[in-house]
Amino acid sequence: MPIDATLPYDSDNIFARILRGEIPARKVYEDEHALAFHDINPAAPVHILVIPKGAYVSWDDFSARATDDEIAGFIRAVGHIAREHDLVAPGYRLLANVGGHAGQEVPHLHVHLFGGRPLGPMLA
Ligand code: D5M
Repeated sequence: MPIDATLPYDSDNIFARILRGEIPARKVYEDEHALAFHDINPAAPVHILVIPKGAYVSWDDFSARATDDEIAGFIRAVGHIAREHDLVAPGYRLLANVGGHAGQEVPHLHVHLFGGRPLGPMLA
């Protein structure tokens, strides 16, 4: 079920639990601002989720409430991960679903990083 992105942050969500180390994830990167791990249900040869360490429901919540340091650190982490995986020359795609129409399922901001094959046209 897609989430309602206007609801307050639920600290029991699955990505909050991954951040707290309560459930495992195949981590690929971690720093002060961001954690990245492989998507459990990959839609491309490279399908990494990058999440901020702070408690933000969605891109909307993050862009409204996060500090400039958090935002800069998170965006830099996404770029760093793409470079580390040699995705710049072949190309890659970033996607962040927000709420119901986009089908966001997990109520902690996550940016999908897709790569490893031609990704085709955008769906919307
Ligand atoms: O995407 C939510 C994404 O989160 C979806 O691609 C599956 C992925 N997911 C869900 N649980 C896990 C765990 N435990 N590890 C790794 N990946 C996970 P959305 O944009 O919300 O539709």
